[in-house]
Amino acid sequence: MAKQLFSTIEEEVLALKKERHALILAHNYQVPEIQEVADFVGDSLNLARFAQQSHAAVLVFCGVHFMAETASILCPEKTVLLPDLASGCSLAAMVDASQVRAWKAKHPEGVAVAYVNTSAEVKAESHICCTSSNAVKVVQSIPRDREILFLPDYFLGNYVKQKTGRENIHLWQGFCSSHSMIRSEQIGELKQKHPQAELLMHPECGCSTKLMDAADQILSTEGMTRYVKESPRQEFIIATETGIISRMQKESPHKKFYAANTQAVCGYMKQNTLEKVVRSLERMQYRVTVPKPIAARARIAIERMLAL
Ligand code: CIZ
Repeated sequence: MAKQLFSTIEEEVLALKKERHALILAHNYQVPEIQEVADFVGDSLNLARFAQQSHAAVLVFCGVHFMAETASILCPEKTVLLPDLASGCSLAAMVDASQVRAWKAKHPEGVAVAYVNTSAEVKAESHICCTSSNAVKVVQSIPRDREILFLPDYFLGNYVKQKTGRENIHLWQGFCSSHSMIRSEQIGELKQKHPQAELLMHPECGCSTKLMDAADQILSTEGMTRYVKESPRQEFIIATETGIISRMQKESPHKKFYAANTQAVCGYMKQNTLEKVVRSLERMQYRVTVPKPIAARARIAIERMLAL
């Protein structure tokens, strides 16, 4: 590709994107400059749907590895690129396929429900996937008398257990390192300082069990962005990874947002930069693919979720 001169890196990204017939997909937790050049910004569920419906030959996935894997499973004919292979997920790393097999062997009647924050191998061992926006619905779709093996996020699983009133849900003991930094004490202080603010909490938060009644809303990232746009309230305490606040601020410029913990930053999500997006498009790196037999089984679990 001939090297051209661009006055900004954003222009360079846009030109390369056009040349490669590529689309950029960005997760809600990405830095604002990546969200700005993206063709679509959303949560993992909507990103997966967008990837599946798009006609682009190349998808640059500005998120973490399991999200790019999901896109590759759903669109094997497309080239899925991750700008930095170090964008992993601490939660997804908390369970592997052999552990799921051993867990299923202990509960042979159990239905394995895998949060999307899992590797393709783990999805392949699972019956159905879920995201934080549809976990309750997914569990409700399973007959009440069936035992459920919910993995890997303990707090999301516990939230689902409370919401569905089901006792027969076994929970894996995983957690997200960013959400676990959000503590009830910090939230208490913020609520005192901003008494008019509504508290929106992500179900992955370690304190969600304790604060389930104190939170005004427990929502996924997509649920939160929709809620703040529609709510007549002007101030919000946001208990999730801080990257989402730039999208909220852009969509609702006159409202005020307070991060429950300004340190709740996912270092994996933040591996992606505009420079790496440029390199990714120039060199067509790093391709994310999933071996066919695993992809075929993982796809069943993902499609069961999408069908709901
Ligand atoms: O599903 C996702 O994208 C994640 C990681 C969180 C959420 O609530 O959207």
